[in-house]
Amino acid sequence: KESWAMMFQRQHMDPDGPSSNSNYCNQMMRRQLMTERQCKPVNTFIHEPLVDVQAICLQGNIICKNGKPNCHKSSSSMKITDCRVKSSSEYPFCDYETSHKERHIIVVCGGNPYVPVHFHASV
Ligand code: DGP
Ligand code: DGP
Repeated sequence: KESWAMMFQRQHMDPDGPSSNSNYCNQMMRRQLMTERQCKPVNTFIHEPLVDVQAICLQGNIICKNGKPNCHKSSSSMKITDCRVKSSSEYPFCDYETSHKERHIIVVCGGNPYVPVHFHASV
C-alpha cells in the first residue's frame, strides 16, 4: 500500500522538472495518476531536491489552517509549478493551467521518520 510519504512524493515531487512547456500540468497530472477518478482540482509540483523538501520538516513550525500544529514553512523560496484545472475542463479530459513560480511552501509533516505527507500552501 502506498504510504502518505510515498503519495506526497508521487503528487508533489519533480526535482528534475519542469520541462519548459505549457502542457506541463496536463502531462504531469496524468502521468502521476491524479486524473484517474476525477481531475484533481489544484496540485503543486516542487522542483527542488527531495532532501531539501524533507528538511522543511525541521524548519519553521506553524499552525495549519485546520488548527493542527504540524505544518512547516520552508525557510527559503522554492521553484514550484501550480496546476489548476480550467473551468472548461471536462473529465476524463482534464485540462490544466500551468504556472511556474518561486514561493515559500508549507507542508504537513508526519510519521517516523518525520517527513512531508501533505502539501498545504505556497506563500
Ligand atoms: P486559491 O489559490 O485561493 O484558489 O487556493 C488554492 C488552495 O489550494 C490554497 O489553499 C493552497 C492549496 N493548494 C495548492 N497546492 C495544493 C496541493 O498540491 N494540494 C492541496 N491539498 N492543496 C493545495
Ligand atoms: P495533498 O493534500 O495534495 O498533498 O494530497 C493529498 C491527500 O493526502 C489528500 O487526500 C489529503 C491527504 N492527507 C494526507 N495527510 C494529510 C494531513 O495530514 N492533513 C490533511 N488535511 N490531508 C492529508
